[in-house]
Amino acid sequence: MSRAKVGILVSFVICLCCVTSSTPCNRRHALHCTAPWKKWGGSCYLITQKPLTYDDAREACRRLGAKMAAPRSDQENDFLASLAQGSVIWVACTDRRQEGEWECEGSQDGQGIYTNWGKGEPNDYGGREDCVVLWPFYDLNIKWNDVQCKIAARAVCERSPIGSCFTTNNEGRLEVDSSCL
Ligand SMILES: [Ca+2]
Ligand SMILES: [Ca+2]
Repeated sequence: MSRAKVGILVSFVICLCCVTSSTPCNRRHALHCTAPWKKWGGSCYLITQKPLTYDDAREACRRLGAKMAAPRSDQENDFLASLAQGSVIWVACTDRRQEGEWECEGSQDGQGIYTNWGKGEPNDYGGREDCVVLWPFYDLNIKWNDVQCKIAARAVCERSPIGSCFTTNNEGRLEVDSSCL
C-alpha cells in the first residue's frame, strides 16, 4: 500500500472513530505536519531557502530532525518539483562510493531504486558528477541530472508526521485542538 493510501486510511479510521464513538470525542491523535512543513503521502516536507552544497544540504536537513528527500515514485517526484518552483533542488542520491552505482536515501542494497533521469543523463560530465539534482531545464523541472556535489542547490527535507490532538466541533467536524499544538 502506498504511503498516500496509508495516510488516507489513517485519517478515515480516525474520523470513523469520532463519528461512531459513544463517548465525547476529543483529543484524537492524527498524523500531522506543523507549518511550514507540507504534508504529502505519509511524510512532511520542507524546502530550504538557501542553496547549499550536497553535504551541507544533507546536514541542514539532519539539523531539522529530517533527511534529505529522494523521490520514490513519479508522484513524489512531481510533488518535490512543485515545491521547487523552478529552482534547482537536490535529490538525495549519489554514486560517490562506486561510479555508476547510484544509492539513494532510504534505498537498500540489492533493491532497485527509483530514478527519473533526463535525456543523456547521468553522464558523469568531466568525470566529476556524483550527486543528483532535479534540473529545471528539463521537462518542467521533473527530470534528474547528475552534477558536481559542490554546486549549490536547495534541499527538500523529509520527516515523519507527528501526533497531534484533534477535537470535533458541534457539527461533528475535526478541528485541531490548540492546546495540543
Ligand atoms: Ca558519477
Ligand atoms: Ca550530468
